[in-house]
Amino acid sequence: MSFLGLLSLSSFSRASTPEQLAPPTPHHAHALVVAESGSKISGNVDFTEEPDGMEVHYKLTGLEPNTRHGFHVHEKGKCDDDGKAAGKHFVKLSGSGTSSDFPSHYAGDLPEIVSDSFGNSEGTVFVSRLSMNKANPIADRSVVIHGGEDDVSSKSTPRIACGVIRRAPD
Ligand SMILES: [Cu+2]
Repeated sequence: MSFLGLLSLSSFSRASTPEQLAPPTPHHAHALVVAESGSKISGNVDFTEEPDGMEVHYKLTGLEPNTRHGFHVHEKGKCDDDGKAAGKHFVKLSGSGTSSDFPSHYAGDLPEIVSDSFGNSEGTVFVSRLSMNKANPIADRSVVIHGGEDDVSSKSTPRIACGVIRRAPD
């Protein structure tokens, strides 16, 4: 599933229309990712709102080498209690829940994190159904990295890293 997501990412191109006058609200957010559940993960996730969705750039280190992990936006802006305080996945979509980005039932489902042989993972993905100021806003929620791969059963695997999403200056 996430492999297809990455493929579709490569064909994504930014809208060519020039930026409109900047609205008064920021278009950027940031999450400082910290280790949970005894992992050694650290890193950063940066969000940039585009006219038609959200660009998400992540740079993580300290993962187990060559592993795959579920990567989601969760409802609450808290990471206490090994990430359990982040609450549920954000947010269940109505209807079939699929999108052109990649099939999903939650707005905050991101493509899996895949670590390299050094335990690093860096990437940029585009998600049309998240925003800063419109539908499914992400500020004051959290990003969670799960211990397991992103299949249905991984929804309850341990949360091995977490970061609160805060608005950042444009
Ligand atoms: Cu999750």
